[in-house]
Amino acid sequence: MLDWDIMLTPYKQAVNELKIKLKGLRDQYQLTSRQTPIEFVMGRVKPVSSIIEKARRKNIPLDEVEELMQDIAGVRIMCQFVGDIDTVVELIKRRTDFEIVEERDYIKHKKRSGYRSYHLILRYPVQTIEGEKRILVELQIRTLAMNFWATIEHSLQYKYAGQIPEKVERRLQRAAEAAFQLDEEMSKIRGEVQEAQEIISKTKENDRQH
Ligand code: 0O2
Repeated sequence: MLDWDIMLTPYKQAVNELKIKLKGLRDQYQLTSRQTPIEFVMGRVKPVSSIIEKARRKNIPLDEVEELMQDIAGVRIMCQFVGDIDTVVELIKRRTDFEIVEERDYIKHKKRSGYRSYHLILRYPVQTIEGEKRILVELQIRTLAMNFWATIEHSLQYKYAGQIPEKVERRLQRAAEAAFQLDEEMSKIRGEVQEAQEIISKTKENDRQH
């Protein structure tokens, strides 16, 4: 019998550590008054019921989920602009505190559902009382628009237990294209948007000092 609490402890640790490290990057950008490519960071450990359901769906024996299910630990980075995603991927690739074992570009190659996101699978070392354990973590990097779409689509998948009616599915595919258009349009006025954000953050900083 698997003791899920014990098994998932290093996963929780990895998610917490990575959230702190990635939020740290964001803070460093802000302190040096440089535009941050990271808007916000989220993380979660997959609930046991979802691990069991996914293992059943993918025919993964429960005693092999640690090696065969790559997203038990998941961290997500949200960016304002599509171009920021490349910057974040570069930042991640330069790091030496974990290894990248797989890369999936669902932005260049969107999924049939319309899903877009950049996935990196990391092998992250966690220090445990039994020594070092190197666990898999899925890092998803996406824009706010991609995240909006994925969140809505995920709820519909849940509502329809993975069997979204064709009509809704088509609408979702169109919504995914609209979200992508939004990203493209925003990229074109990126300079304008960032100047505005700099003015706002300087005003806030001045207000704090007075
Ligand atoms: P959660 O925690 O509910 O988000 P599969 O899960 O079979 O599609 P695989 O091989 O596990 O695929 O790897 P993939 O597709 O690279 O990454 C899986 C995760 O990416 C999913 O986790 C989602 O978070 C996200 N994802 C992938 N495809 C879609 C999609 O079409 N729509 C949405 N909304 N998200 C997607 P889970 O397992 O769904 O878990």
